[in-house]
Amino acid sequence: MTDHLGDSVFARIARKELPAKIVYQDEEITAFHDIEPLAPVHILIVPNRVIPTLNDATLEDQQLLGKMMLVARQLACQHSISDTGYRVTMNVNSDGGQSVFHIHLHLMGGQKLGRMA
Ligand code: DGP
Repeated sequence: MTDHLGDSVFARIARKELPAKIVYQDEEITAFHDIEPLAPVHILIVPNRVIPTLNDATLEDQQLLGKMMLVARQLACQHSISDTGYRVTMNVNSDGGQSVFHIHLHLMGGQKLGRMA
């Protein structure tokens, strides 16, 4: 849920105003366990500031987006799924299945994942 001030449930988690199982945090990025996990490991990697969708990202966000990928890789290693494998995805808008309008990477693994729709 995102309001018109650019706030979101994930921004509130990053500010620790809402509870979540945070597994990584720095000045730019927060990662926490998904509340409705679809795999044994299901972690969301989010920027601390709201970018509603990938469509809203700019060249200035290039470093941040790349860092989100490297945080996903680090967390995969820490959760011992690097060798067995994992999936990193970002849903965009309605057809992409995005429900929280604050960009986030899904890191999923810990079991054989099915084909994507
Ligand atoms: P997406 O459909 O790609 O926008 O994914 C949103 C994910 O966010 C979904 O898997 C459920 C998760 N989620 C939604 N609200 C919360 C929350 O308050 N806490 C946590 N930990 N996860 C949430």
